[in-house]
Amino acid sequence: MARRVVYLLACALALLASTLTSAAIVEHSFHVQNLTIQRLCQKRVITAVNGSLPGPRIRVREGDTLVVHVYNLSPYNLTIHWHGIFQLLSGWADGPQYATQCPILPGHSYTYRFTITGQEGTLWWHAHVQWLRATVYGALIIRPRVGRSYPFPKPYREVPIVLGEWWNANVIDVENQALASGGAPNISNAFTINGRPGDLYPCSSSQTFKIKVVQGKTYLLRIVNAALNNQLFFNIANHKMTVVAVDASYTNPYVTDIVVIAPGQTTDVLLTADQPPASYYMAAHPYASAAGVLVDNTTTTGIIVYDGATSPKPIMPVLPAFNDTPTAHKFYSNLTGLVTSPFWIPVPLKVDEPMFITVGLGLAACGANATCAGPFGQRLAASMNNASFQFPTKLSMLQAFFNNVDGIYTTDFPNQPPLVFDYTNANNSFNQSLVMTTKSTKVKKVKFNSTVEMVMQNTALIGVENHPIHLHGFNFHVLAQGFGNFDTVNDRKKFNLVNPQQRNTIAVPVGGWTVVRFQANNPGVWLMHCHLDVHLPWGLATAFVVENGGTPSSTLPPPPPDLPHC
Ligand SMILES: *[C@@H]1O[C@H](CO)[C@@H](O)[C@H](O)[C@H]1NC(C)=O
Ligand SMILES: *[C@@H]1O[C@H](CO)[C@@H](O)[C@H](O)[C@H]1NC(C)=O
Ligand SMILES: *[C@@H]1O[C@H](CO)[C@@H](O)[C@H](O)[C@H]1NC(C)=O
Ligand SMILES: *[C@@H]1O[C@H](CO)[C@@H](O)[C@H](O)[C@H]1NC(C)=O
Ligand SMILES: *[C@@H]1O[C@H](CO)[C@@H](O)[C@H](O)[C@H]1NC(C)=O
Ligand SMILES: *[C@@H]1O[C@H](CO)[C@@H](O)[C@H](O)[C@H]1NC(C)=O
Ligand SMILES: *[C@@H]1O[C@H](CO)[C@@H](O)[C@H](O)[C@H]1NC(C)=O
Ligand SMILES: *[C@@H]1O[C@H](CO)[C@@H](O)[C@H](O)[C@H]1NC(C)=O
Ligand SMILES: *[C@@H]1O[C@H](CO)[C@@H](O)[C@H](O)[C@H]1NC(C)=O
Ligand SMILES: *[C@@H]1O[C@H](CO)[C@@H](O)[C@H](O)[C@H]1NC(C)=O
Ligand SMILES: *[C@@H]1O[C@H](CO)[C@@H](O)[C@H](O)[C@H]1NC(C)=O
Ligand SMILES: [Cu+2]
Repeated sequence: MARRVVYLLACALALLASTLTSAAIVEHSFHVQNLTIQRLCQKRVITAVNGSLPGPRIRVREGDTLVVHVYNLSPYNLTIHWHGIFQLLSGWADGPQYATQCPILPGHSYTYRFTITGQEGTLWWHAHVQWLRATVYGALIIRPRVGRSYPFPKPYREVPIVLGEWWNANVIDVENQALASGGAPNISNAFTINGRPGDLYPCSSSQTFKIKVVQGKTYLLRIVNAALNNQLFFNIANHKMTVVAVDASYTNPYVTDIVVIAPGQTTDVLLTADQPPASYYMAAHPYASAAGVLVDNTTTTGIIVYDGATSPKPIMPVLPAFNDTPTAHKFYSNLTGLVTSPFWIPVPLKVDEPMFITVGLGLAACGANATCAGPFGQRLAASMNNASFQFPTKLSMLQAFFNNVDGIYTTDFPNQPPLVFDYTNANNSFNQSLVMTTKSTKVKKVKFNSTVEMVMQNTALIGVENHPIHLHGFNFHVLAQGFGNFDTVNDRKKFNLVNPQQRNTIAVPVGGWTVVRFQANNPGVWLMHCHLDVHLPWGLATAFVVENGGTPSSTLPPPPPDLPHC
């Protein structure tokens, strides 16, 4: 009862605060249920929000409070994650299942309520249960509050470009089949732009995303990679793009003819219609960093049609080769943060928690009497610092944190890998004395407001691959990225402490490393994981438990009364 009063009081205060700053309360309902849909010549039943793929586009202004009532009318357990939102003192609304909440059971509902401050640009929302986000996702657009403008000329129109991935199958079945066998899951059948595969696929010419443009005008494309398991190259025939933001964080303008984007990331680009009136394809296909692995090598397209275009036949751009790591690396590493942005945060110079984290694949024991499809008859797995993350099931970690419940997680996630070896040497890929890993629920506990530095070091175990690592609840500064094993002496000299890009998801270079820093100024439990959905259930995750700071403004409030039970 007391908790409820405190909660209502907190709501009343939030309401008061928002009226004072003229921020709005934006309220929506999500009805999540079966949808029968036709794609690639087949009729399929998918889980979708409000009968559309992608789901509803949400628009707010910085400073607004977003309230979303989620009704789970689907046959599956469900949660929704608001990807990239800081969730300051509202960790109960973050959404990853068994991290900040138990799932919303079929027939039940939960209301997500949080205020969006200190960030502007493109984010997105998606299911955070199994592979459901394949069809349960949508854009979340944060525009400047009234009276403030973009740090670039106002575009004529804004166009969300949400890239997705499609299976001619039930995605939960695809995932469960792989987890049962211990092997790799089936690859997808198509990529999509705003839910549409585009006319290079069979039966899809009427399912092609099109935009009309006026010559001379500038458009803001808000690109989201909502695909499950693939980074994507994206380009537009005969046009250059100017990147102005990534992960809802402004960048210095960067002119490019190719964008590469990892699952979880967003990229805002300005596109000027400066070509002769005609039709031009936009296209996306994978950046597949791992050699010798089967990938969905198809191409999704949309069409940009100029006003007054005479020929209906669009011009096709040339996409980079699937394994074009130099092009991907150039794009990823050339971006810099806009220090004149009102939301710029200087790089914290004093590090309280230095961490070195190996990131990569491995094998877990197959289990007595079982037959497994992974190498050496074992089960494919993944780990950070050789800890392969297993989600709890009895209670969420955030509830365990708030109520001091033991036995849900342990706080012994190591600051260093247990073994120093030649991490990126592919000769070690199948070294049986290195590849085995074990399951645990180890998290890293840090004091409120401490500065965490992470050197993320990819390994070559089982395969060499670029892993997009997503941190919930924070943006980090990306200080440097490179190939090979991180060299503490020489690579530290390359840190950009002046204007590094700020992100929530970093694509750690294939056979390489990256260094990030963030200030743990938000109490709660914050998952950090690979955003390739094939690797998350294998264990490529951990979490930060950020302690309360001892004042009301640095203490996690109690959960909302309708938080789902396990
Ligand atoms: C979703 O659908 C419900 C039921 O039709 C409707 O009340 C709600 O406004 C819709 N939400 C959005 C965001 O479109
Ligand atoms: C939803 O679809 C699943 C199969 O994908 C089916 O088992 C279930 O009965 C359907 N539920 C409803 C309410 O139609
Ligand atoms: C995965 O692919 C195999 C081989 O094509 C097929 O037999 C199986 O049914 C697929 N699994 C699912 C869940 O669609
Ligand atoms: C895609 O992969 C298939 C199967 O490996 C192959 O036959 C085809 O040539 C590839 N297509 C492209 C465009 O690389
Ligand atoms: C951009 O990338 C290229 C190729 O990786 C590199 O040579 C160049 O120094 C980078 N420029 C900046 C400003 O980072
Ligand atoms: C494995 O098989 C043996 C012999 O059939 C049986 O005794 C044992 O209980 C099984 N173990 C497990 C974990 O299923
Ligand atoms: C396997 O890795 C260990 C640890 O780094 C190393 O000592 C050993 O030589 C490696 N074995 C092979 C066959 O490379
Ligand atoms: C990998 O092993 C081969 C064969 O033993 C050797 O020639 C090569 O130098 C090794 N590569 C590295 C990077 O250690
Ligand atoms: C990981 O831990 C397992 C034991 O669980 C051990 O066999 C293996 O050598 C370790 N590998 C690394 C790379 O630390
Ligand atoms: C967190 O630490 C920074 C210095 O690193 C300081 O400027 C800031 O005021 C602190 N914030 C809080 C809420 O204590
Ligand atoms: C759904 O969630 C409940 C509560 O956590 C759990 O007991 C159940 O096993 C889950 N169902 C599936 C299919 O994961
Ligand atoms: Cu990964």
